[in-house]
Amino acid sequence: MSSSVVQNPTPRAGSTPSLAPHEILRAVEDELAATPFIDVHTHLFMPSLGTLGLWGIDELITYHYLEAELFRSSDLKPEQYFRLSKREKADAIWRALFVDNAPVSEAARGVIAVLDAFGLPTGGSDLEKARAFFTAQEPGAHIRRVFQLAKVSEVVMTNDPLDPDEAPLWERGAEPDPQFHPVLRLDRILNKWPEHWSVLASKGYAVNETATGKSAAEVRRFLADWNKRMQPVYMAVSLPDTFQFPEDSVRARLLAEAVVPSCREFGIPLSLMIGVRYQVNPALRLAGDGAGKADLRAVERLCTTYPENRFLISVLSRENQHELCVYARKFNNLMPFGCWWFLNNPSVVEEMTRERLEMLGMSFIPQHSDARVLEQVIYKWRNTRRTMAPILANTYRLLTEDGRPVTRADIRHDVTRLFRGNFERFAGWREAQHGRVGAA
Ligand code: FIX
Ligand code: ZN
Repeated sequence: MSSSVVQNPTPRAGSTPSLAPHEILRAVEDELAATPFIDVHTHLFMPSLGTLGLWGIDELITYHYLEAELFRSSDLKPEQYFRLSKREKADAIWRALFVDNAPVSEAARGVIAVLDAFGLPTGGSDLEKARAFFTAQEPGAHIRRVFQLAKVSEVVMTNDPLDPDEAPLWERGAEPDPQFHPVLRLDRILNKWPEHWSVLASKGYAVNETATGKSAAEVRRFLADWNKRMQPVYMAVSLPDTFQFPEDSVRARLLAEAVVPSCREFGIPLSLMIGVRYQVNPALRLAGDGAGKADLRAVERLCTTYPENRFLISVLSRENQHELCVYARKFNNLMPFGCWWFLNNPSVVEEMTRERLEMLGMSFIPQHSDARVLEQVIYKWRNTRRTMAPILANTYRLLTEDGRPVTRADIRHDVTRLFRGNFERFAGWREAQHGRVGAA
């Protein structure tokens, strides 16, 4: 299996006529709208994982992005808020951010866009109509409808083999779903070994607190068991802004001796999401994490030390983005993906995407939704299409001005590559088509 980004691009197919400059934006909008995207990172769960999957109005409104915003627009203290029921929490946030104030933040506008997508009232003082609507939905059909509205064909989950609620469901043989791809998420093993090594020991793996002796080999055995059980499309971990590699630490040792070799053996990428300042304000719980600039030389060393491994990289700090693009130009076993978390705002997405197009052409994955609640994919992908259209159109306008006209087929080719092909290829799913299928 090839480990790099693009080996031998096939020639562009089809002889569609060149577009006049004024036709480009519309063509880009149409191709973005017509192409079903692969959502390469979410916190959504397939139906067989039951109540782990969040959906509906109360989950949408109590999204941790909105919880963080609540405490800036209300006198409610976090400790008071977290004593409320889910419904009371949603009512408090709706009051503060949607009734007493205009819901203009990216996250608040998102809720409005979802309500609007289902023809539900977007104003009003209460959520009763929305609650009745979502309660009436049959989960399976609702998932399909939401994916259609978001124009995504499939999503990639985040699955934690040490999560006490999730792991037993996999161990009992959770029914797979073609629209939900599993990922082996390793934060507990790599970032919280002192708290979690005993769980592996209790499952029969000969590991110890210092991750010495047979521990690395036993972690490899654990990963092999889960690779067989879950068939993950990649392994993943989020990392602090202080992440270093190599380093004299349990994390660096398990990365080098267990995780990286296992990914190579199974032929799957390792996703590193770097730059979190965990729990800068623990009172906000899930909303309590921050962001920090990371030393990306750790990425440089991983790419050079393990050329046969593929690394899906997303960095949280705006200040790290240019550096990441430069590293991607140096290492074709590095695939930058998404505008993660605090970067997922149109103004920053625009800046990052333009820079990536200028430095990497079409060889990156522009976005992922990071959806934690099912219906979020509707507004997160609507925003992405809305932000991407003028950026791509401007790129093609410049290409045309420089003397190379573009065609509809070119645009379709590139949009398919950005939102499907690059991931399919980097994940080793199949040789991605670099021209229109059968157009030659
Ligand atoms: O580590 C991650 O996968 C992050 O995306 C999440 O932990 C974070 O809480 C989030 O929801 C970001 O959008
Ligand atoms: Zn995430």
